[in-house]
Formats: sequence, structure tokens, C-alpha cells
Amino acid sequence: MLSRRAFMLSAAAASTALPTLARSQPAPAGPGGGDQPAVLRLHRRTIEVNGKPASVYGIQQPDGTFGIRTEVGKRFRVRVENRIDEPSLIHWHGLTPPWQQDGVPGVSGPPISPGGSADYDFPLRFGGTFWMHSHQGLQEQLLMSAPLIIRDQRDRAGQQEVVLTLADFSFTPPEQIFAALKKGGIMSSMNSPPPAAGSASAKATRPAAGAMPAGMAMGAKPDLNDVTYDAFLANDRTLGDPEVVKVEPGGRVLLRVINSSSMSAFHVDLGQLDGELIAVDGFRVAPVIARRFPIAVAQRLDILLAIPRAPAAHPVLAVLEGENKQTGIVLQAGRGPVVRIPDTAGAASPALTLDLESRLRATKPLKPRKPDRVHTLDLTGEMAGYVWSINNVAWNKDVPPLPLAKGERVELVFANRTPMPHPMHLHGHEFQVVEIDGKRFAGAVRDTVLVPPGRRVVVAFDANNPGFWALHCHLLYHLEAGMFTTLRYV
Ligand SMILES: [Cu+2]
Repeated sequence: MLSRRAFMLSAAAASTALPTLARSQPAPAGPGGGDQPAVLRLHRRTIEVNGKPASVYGIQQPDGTFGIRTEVGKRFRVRVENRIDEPSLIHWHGLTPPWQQDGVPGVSGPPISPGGSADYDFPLRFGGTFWMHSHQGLQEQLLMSAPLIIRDQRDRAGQQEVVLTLADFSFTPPEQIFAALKKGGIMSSMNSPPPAAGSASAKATRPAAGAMPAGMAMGAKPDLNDVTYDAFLANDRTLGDPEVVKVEPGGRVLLRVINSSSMSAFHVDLGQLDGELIAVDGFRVAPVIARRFPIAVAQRLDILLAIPRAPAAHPVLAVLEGENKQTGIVLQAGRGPVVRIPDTAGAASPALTLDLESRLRATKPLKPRKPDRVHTLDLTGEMAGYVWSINNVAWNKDVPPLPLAKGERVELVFANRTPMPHPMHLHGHEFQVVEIDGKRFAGAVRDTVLVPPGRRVVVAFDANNPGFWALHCHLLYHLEAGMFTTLRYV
């Protein structure tokens, strides 16, 4: 077997598409064509949260557009310019680039130095709602993320697109939040005043969870929301001053919901509107009609809405899992009056379940096939010391990647041995949910699946994108603590 170093060298030598790390210069013509790549600038910006200025990051084009909207079949030709004062690297969440362009520091390649830039160029194989975010340190918590929309035939003429990006926000610097979590948390509760800037806001201490046998947590109260946030944002705003989007009375809206939160899952609440869920994580599913849809961290939902003809304001809310805090936007049809919506719902919402997941069916499932290889990943860890791991190993650079081979059908068995839910994300490949708690079915194709406490979820994918890939829990502080591993094949 190749040593890691030998593999890295041979793979790098074989690569023709390593991100270049050049100092910012006038952008040259993009590879393979005369037109310029889109430029995405990583920068600091100030937004207002709860009436106070907040310094956060942003990913914007020179004209101010957040992220990118492009089309399936085109190439993804982008130059990322790092204009912040620390290294950064952007991951194209849900896309399937060559591995060197996947944007995970230490796995895909080095981060971009302050003042530097990196170029990306790969084909877009499928359309849908995706997003981009920093995979460097804890920058994602400071909103270093943006929409990545790839239009395709689902974007019908005469249909209005509305993007709803959800985020959790704290005035406490993320490094302090993480330090407080590792120390066992500092008291902060719903009844206490909001923490002042600079104060830690990790949840109060709780009994050590410890690794528990599979199934033990079933039915027990799940342990949700490690971090107590100061605000929940919808397109960077709270319900104190929500975004109001004008929509056509009697028109159709394609609502693209992106949960770019670091730690927070939501129930999307459409009020009196029936929503037709047509895709999850960008991939089409047989339509499901409902007024509430769960969304775990890093997941996306494409929901079609038929706007009634009568003038009215239609709030689209997102209620925090297990609590009554909410955020959202307002769709205003005609001159419907917009009323103030409180940032707390009438009652606490339940924990997310797999009820919807088990009903989802991909419109283009994987071809049925016996797996050539199965990897079982026990999701392990405990709140005491904030240790999170996979198969009881907190990731470090010496942990060997999971082996697999090109062309194989691979199944990943996620068994959650903790009392906390973990949204598990595989880089570089779309997977299909094929089993929940022993029941096989041809579920959704997606890139992030929720594994609630005590549950067992199996996903399948085809090893068709050789390289070195990340596989991890998408809760930012779990990932940072070590609930992360890699896959590698040539
Ligand atoms: Cu986790």
C-alpha cells in the first residue's frame, strides 16, 4: 500500500487542476475559453443583529452578489480572492469537483493565504440548490458562506425563485464558544439575559453522555442545541426586520432553502401555504406536499409554492428544533399588509425525526446493486470534554483514510451511539439513503443525512470520483472536535 506521502505526491503529479495559489493579479483568461472566471471575494462586512453592529465574513462577487447562480452543463469557473486577514478555503458543498478543488484544508490542498487567490474549473454535472462555505477553522460560524444555485429544467419560465438562507449567530467569537464547550459549558439559559459581546454562550453543563449501545437512546429525550445563540438569521436578518420579497398574486415560487447554520436544525413553516417538496440537497424526489418540512444543518430543500390570488403577506418561518425561537422572511403578494412576527413561536417545536426521510423517494435512484464494500461508522463521543469521534477515534492527520476502490458500490452504515443528532456529509459524491433502522428502501439521493440519537442510517454511493475526500458530521463544533474522517482511492 502506498504511504500517504507517496500517494499525495503521485496524485499531485497526475493532477492538472490544482488550485493555484498566486498573489492577486488581474485575472487572466480562464482555462479553455476566452471569458473571465467569476470572482468571489472573501471579505469582512458588518451587518446589524438585534440592533447592534456585528462583524462577519461574506463571499461576494465584485457587483455585490452573494455566491453564484449558474447553469447546469456549464463549467464552474471561479477565482476566489482572499481579502481577509487569515487563511481561508471555500468548499463547494454538494458538488463533485476533482478532489484537489474540493476546498478542505489539509485534505484537498492548502488554504489560500491572505491576499492570495485560487482558481477553480470543473464541469457542472447536475443542477439544484447548493451552497459554499469556508472549511477553514470556525469561519463558517461568522457567515463565511453563500448560495450556490445551479439552474436546470426545474426553473420554469414565469416562476419566481426565492432563496432562503438560514444561519445561527452569536456575538461571542466562535473560538470562545468552542473553548466553553470543551470546558463543559458556561451557564446560559432561555431565561437569562442575552450574553454580552465577548461572553461565552455554550449550553449549561449536563450529564456526561458517554458512548451508549445502539438503540439505547431510542425514545429518550435527545440532546439538542449545544450552543445558545443570540439570533437566528434568514438572509442575514431577524424577524425584527425581516426581508420582504414581493411575489405575484396567483404566481408560482420556487423556494430554495439552505440551512447554512453551524449547529442549528429547523422546521420550515409555510403557514397556510401548501408546499410541494421537489428536491433535497439539489436532487429531485417524488413530490411531497406539506406545510412543515424539517431541515438539518447543511441540507437544502426545493419547495414549489402556489401563491394565492388574494393580496396577502405569507411568512415563511424556520423554527429552531426543540425550541420556540424562529426566524424567517415574508412573501408579500400584492398589497397584503406585512405584520410584525415575533421571534418566538407559540410552542417549542419537536426534535427532527426521520419521518420525512423515510418517505422520500429519489426520482433517479442508483441502479440496484449489491455493495462491493461496506464501512460501518459508529458516531461516538460525549459532552464531557466535548469529545466527538467516529468509531471512537477523534480525527487527526495520522488516522488512515477508509479504503475503497474505483468502480465499487460502497455503503456507509452510520450508527449513532450518542444522545445527539449528527448530520453526516460526504464530500465529492452524491449518495442515496437506502436503509433506516434495518428497513431497506430507495430513498432520496442527497449529500447530507441526519442520523438522530440511537438510529442507524445506511447510504450507498458509486466510487466514481477518485481522490482524497472528507466525510464528517456537519455540526461545526463536532467536526472541529474530531467527528471527521476521510476516504481515499485512485
Ligand atoms: Cu455531530
